[in-house]
Amino acid sequence: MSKPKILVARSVFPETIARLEAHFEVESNQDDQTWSKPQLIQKLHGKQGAFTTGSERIDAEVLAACPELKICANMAVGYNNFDVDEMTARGVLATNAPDVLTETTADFGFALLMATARRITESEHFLRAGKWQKWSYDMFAGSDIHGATLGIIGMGRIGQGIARRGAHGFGMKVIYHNRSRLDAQLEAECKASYVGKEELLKTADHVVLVVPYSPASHHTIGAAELALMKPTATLVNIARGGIVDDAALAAALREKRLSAAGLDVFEGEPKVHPALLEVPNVVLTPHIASATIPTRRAMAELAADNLVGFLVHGKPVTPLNPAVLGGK
Ligand code: 8YV
Repeated sequence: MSKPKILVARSVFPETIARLEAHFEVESNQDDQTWSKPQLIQKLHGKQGAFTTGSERIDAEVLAACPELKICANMAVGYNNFDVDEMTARGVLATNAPDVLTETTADFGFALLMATARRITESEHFLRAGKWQKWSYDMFAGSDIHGATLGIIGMGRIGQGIARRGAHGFGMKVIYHNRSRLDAQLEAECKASYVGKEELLKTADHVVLVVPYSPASHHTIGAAELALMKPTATLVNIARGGIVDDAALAAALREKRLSAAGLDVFEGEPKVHPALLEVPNVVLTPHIASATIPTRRAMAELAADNLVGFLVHGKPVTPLNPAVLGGK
């Protein structure tokens, strides 16, 4: 019997490719080309499976052009690149890679918060530029993390990881806002209190965004929300570009209506809004919150588990639309 055909849309670990090749006829993108949509469609045509990494848009147009597709497995916990409703309607399984990146991503969220609040990259640029001539009492004075109020918007697994780090590691007062309230036990474990979004924005010293992207969460933080925040506050986005209105944020930073920001994700990435590149009080990183080798390996393994699980054994590990199982 011939092996199912799959496409691996980005370069991944050679071991992952070798594992997939044991089960599938694999076309991979090991030289990491960035494909246009027509190129993606052309590559995906005739394939039963796709190993995606979170940036390949799988929508009605792609699905209509690739009727043999049965599964798209994201090597990412976020899946806003998938039109899941359309996939479900066409009997195409969607899977993501939750849990395996939670702690690594929460570590990074905290690292970005600390770098932002304590002006680490800005001061390093100053030093490297040879501008450090003397000590002065307010040179790169930042804001405290210990004992401050940490506001978390989006209290899923990663949000909870950040809450635990803040409350238990740094004695922060943690408040959160989420679509639904955590149960009492989880709230106690995270030492976190539920508040409305407006109260969170008005009272937090540091706001961290960990909310999934959807049309409903587009510009969760825009000009109006930034205006509610304390001018001394910091904002960290490790969620998705589009959750923050980057132009409004750059204006608030430039005009010192907000002290500082740390951004790992951007609207339209890998492009970055030029106004953000011009302001010094922002720490910018290229979407690397999950980037440690053990975690990226675990994410790739889970995406491969889903492809093998579903296409070979009929049992995916982390389906997003289980309604299609037994369908196509
Ligand atoms: C991925 C992420 O590296 O898991 C996610 O949702 O944002 C990252 O861990 C990214 O999606 C790759 O495109």
